[in-house]
Amino acid sequence: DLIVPYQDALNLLKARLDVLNHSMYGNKSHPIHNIQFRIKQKASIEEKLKRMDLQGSFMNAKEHLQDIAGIRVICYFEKDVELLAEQLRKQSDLILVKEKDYITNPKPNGYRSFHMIIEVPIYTSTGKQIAPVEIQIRTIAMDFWASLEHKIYYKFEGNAPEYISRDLRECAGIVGQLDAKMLSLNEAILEAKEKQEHEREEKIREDEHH
Ligand code: 0O2
Repeated sequence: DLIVPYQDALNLLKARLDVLNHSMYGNKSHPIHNIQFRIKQKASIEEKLKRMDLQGSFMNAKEHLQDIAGIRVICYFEKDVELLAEQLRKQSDLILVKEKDYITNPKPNGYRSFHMIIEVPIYTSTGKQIAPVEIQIRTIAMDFWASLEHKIYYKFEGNAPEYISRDLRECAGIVGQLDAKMLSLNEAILEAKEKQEHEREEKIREDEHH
């Protein structure tokens, strides 16, 4: 029962993200590749509270953790991440508690992602409740890197050999370049497509004229 408000908050936010996904660029394209969501495991909650020198009780979790409910939104391009975060900020009934821009300021290990903590209003039969949700918004490429880093971190329990950490940081740089290149390629594709359409219409007009 204690998890129910977090689950409700996830469902409500998921619906809002679906609406943004089909409305942000009209029917031309969609910013979101996929959405994952999870409720933090009991063991993970206890471990995080322990790291904060707190006892693993539900009251402590409720009071001190803002990521019991988590959504990961994987976008195609870096620009989609920015626009999606902007759209969420505009929803006046959602309370933005915190933002962390690890895209502009990557972590020293190379991690890149945009994080938001948002409080979601939930209207139940007994009244209004508020539950926080951590939203991580990142590109497919950033997610690819983060998944591998997560695996390596756990494999070495945080003590990966220096050459592995160094190579991973280098990969983060390559992933950043790849994101930039894919974005400009997408812009070039859209421009070329528009030019082609324009030329086709011109030709139809000319043929009609003759
Ligand atoms: P899990 O298992 O994913 O839930 P804060 O209390 O806000 O100062 P916190 O909670 O670490 O610090 O917040 P932050 O920095 O926004 O990170 C939250 C989540 O982002 C983490 O959750 C990870 O999911 C992800 N993350 C942050 N840094 C890294 C990183 O260097 N590599 C990878 N792969 N993921 C990262 P949890 O609770 O740590 O883990």
